[in-house]
Amino acid sequence: MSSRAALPSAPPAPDRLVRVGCPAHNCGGRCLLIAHVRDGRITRLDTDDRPDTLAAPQLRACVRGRAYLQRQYHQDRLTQPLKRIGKRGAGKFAPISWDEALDLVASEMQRVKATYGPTALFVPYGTGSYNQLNGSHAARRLMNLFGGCLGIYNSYSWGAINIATPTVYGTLQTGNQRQDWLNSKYILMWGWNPAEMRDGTNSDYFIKLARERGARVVCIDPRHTLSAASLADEWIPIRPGTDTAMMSAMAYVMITERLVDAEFIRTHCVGFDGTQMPAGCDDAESYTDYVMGTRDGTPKTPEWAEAITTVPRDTIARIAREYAITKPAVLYQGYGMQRRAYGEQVVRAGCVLAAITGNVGISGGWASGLANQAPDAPFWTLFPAGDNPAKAAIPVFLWTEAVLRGKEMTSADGIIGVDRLTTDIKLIYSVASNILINQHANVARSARILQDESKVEFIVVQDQFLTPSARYADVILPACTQFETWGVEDGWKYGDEVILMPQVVEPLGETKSDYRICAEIAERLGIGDAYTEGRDERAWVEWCLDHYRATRFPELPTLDEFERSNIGVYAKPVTRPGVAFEAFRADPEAHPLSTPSGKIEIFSQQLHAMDRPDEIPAVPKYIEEWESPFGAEAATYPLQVMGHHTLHRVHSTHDNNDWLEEAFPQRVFINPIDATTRGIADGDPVKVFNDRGAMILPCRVTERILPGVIDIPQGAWWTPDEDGIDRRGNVNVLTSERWTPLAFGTAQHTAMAQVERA
Ligand SMILES: Nc1nc2c(c(=O)[nH]1)N[C@H]1C(S)=C(S)[C@@H](COP(=O)(O)OP(=O)(O)OC[C@H]3O[C@@H](n4cnc5c(=O)[nH]c(N)nc54)[C@H](O)[C@@H]3O)O[C@H]1N2
Ligand SMILES: Nc1nc2c(c(=O)[nH]1)N[C@H]1C(S)=C(S)[C@@H](COP(=O)(O)OP(=O)(O)OC[C@H]3O[C@@H](n4cnc5c(=O)[nH]c(N)nc54)[C@H](O)[C@@H]3O)O[C@H]1N2
Ligand code: SF4
Ligand SMILES: [Mo]
Repeated sequence: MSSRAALPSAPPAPDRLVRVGCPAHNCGGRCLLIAHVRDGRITRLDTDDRPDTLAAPQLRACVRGRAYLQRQYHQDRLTQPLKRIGKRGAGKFAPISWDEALDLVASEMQRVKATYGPTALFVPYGTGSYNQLNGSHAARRLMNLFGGCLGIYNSYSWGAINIATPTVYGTLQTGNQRQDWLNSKYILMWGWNPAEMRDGTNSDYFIKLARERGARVVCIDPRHTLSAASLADEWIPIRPGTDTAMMSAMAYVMITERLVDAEFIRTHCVGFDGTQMPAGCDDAESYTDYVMGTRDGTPKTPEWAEAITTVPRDTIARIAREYAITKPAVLYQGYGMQRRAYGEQVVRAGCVLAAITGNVGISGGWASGLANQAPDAPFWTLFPAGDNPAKAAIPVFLWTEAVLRGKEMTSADGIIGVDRLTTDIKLIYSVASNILINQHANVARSARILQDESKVEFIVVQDQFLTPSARYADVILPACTQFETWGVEDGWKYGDEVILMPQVVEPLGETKSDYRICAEIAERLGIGDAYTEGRDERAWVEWCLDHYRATRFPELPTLDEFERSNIGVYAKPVTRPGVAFEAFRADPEAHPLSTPSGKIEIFSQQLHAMDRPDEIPAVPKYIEEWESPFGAEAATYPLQVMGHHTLHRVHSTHDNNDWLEEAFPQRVFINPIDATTRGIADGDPVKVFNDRGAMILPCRVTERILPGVIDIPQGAWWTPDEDGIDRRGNVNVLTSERWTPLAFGTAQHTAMAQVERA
């Protein structure tokens, strides 16, 4: 320095530094932030500064965590309760007092329950908060204490994989701990994009380490993802929705070239071929029958699969050989390809490849399927929502059906707990959710359904922003952010961590925590004490920590110790990574699976008994999707629509974050071949449309996407103009409400559309 600036007379007081879990939402990660606090305001967010080891790596934040202040102090934050004054959905609201708002919500809950019964009340899926005691869990506890409501099961995330995985393995806990990937020699990232879509903090880091150790990494995805670019040795583009065809052809190569692990199949599996069919199914089609085409006359050769998938036959055969021979190997299935028509098949087919190559139950191997971590799957929710006295539950994706024709729904529509519903949904209390409009399929349809006040009579939305769903509310309750209340969270699917989320600053304006809002409604319903059990938010966090300590981590610090040390996170080091199915592998008779046969069910007797072979075959099969390039619809709508999980957002959360928009502007990605034939240049505004809706947004012309496929990153806020054309680019304008046959899961990624110059 050549000259010295004058020092200020007194140095400013240092910022208070607080280690705090990132608000995360349902982002797929769980990371640690360091909040710099000055004068009651967070001025800066850093990330994990603890020692970094393989056994307990740092939980380093992604761009969203680091850009969080743009959300925390956004000018559009809701600060007071609002009541609708225009038509429902018109987005016109007037401020009201908390007393007025909460009295209204409590009285509507009582009215609807008295008129229609408890199952007319509904809390939709909502993943905005995974802090244990915020978000929709808080509302579920309220409803359950109030006498119950219509329940939900399954998820938007993992609809098909949740149901299909246990048909093979009898469990969802099919994943080794990730440090074990370093023992792997070959890793297939199949429709899996951990560099962009967080799937456990550090999953991409462990893949990088495995590759440094010599593992070959191959990425199979219609898009040249950030994972393909930064983690893989090879990218194989594939036509969306056709992966089961490639997997079947890989099995064909393995069977004809005798590359399968015949001994493991004999001792640990059923249904591979005619010699091991379950009793009573001796004449049914085995997996080998299907692959060789002995019954249907179509051998599932690489040539056959090339025509379906666009992957060259030689590539399919080579990947089959590499995966079967280079052991131990990982075939990691992402979830995007099971959020599709017949999503169950691709899950089962991936599991079968892992099984017939003998990669199950060994270090460096991988069983595929949902892959919750062995030995300790996460808790997900710990704060006790209690039992639902109403018993009835719908598959989560079918809520619009329960609005339109709840009374007609039976087990054929996936209803559980009762034979049939006695009422349609009449009141919706939506907390930490943008499902009502933005995140459910076919936005225009949902909007039409919700606009009709004779159907759902009362809608409450509890959020931090006036989201597209909130615009359809009758009352909006403003929730504070995670930095403004107490919380705690554990790892996503992986990770032996418990992360503290202490309150860092005061709630903005009149906002309150979800817990506090629900407690105040409970008070009005005469169940206030039952709801709180005398605890505030901090006391419930202490309760959660005590529960974790009693059930999982005896060495977990107390809340006082956490606070005194400002350590922020407890991480149990993984020194000997757990391996799923280790005991079963060693002795399948002594440690049977909880499938009907006790073995890995390549052929599922349960599915066979459903007697719907065209949609729910007993062995995994490629089934042409109901909207595809092969159907008549392709003449009008020739492009397959994808909507990947982008770094910009956590679903719709952060869509209004300017920094992230600058880094990842919302665009439709299209291949130069498709752009040129339409006279479209990079950056042009284009119209994307099908029978369900239309949008206009800028395009990105790039070879990083397969011809015939477009990608509109999911989660943008639906912003219709006066003609109903979305101007922001919400992919659900184009998606269909049709569900998968077995799981009643979302098939939002199966959709066709057309693009033209705007
Ligand atoms: N950045 C970010 N990360 C997230 C989230 C987020 O919103 N943003 N959300 C989290 C949540 S809740 C979830 S459930 C998970 C979701 O995780 P996923 O469902 O796995 O994420 P997607 O991006 O939908 O899909 C993953 C990849 O699959 C590819 N793909 C789609 N269809 C096909 C297909 O038919 N075949 C093949 N081979 N590939 C296909 C996509 O191009 C994409 O690269 O992500 C979590 N992580
Ligand atoms: N086309 C298509 N659609 C999809 C998907 C896809 O891949 N493609 N993915 C699906 C998947 S996997 C999922 S998980 C769903 C996610 O769908 P949602 O669960 O609806 O998740 P978000 O869109 O993030 O909406 C969460 C809302 O919670 C609010 N919020 C955040 N924190 C808090 C809080 O502490 N309290 C309250 N009250 N509100 C809060 C946010 O502002 C936001 O509006 O979307 C599904 N929709
Ligand atoms: S991955 Fe999730 S928890 Fe981690 S910094 Fe990003 S948004 Fe936060
Ligand atoms: Mo999800």
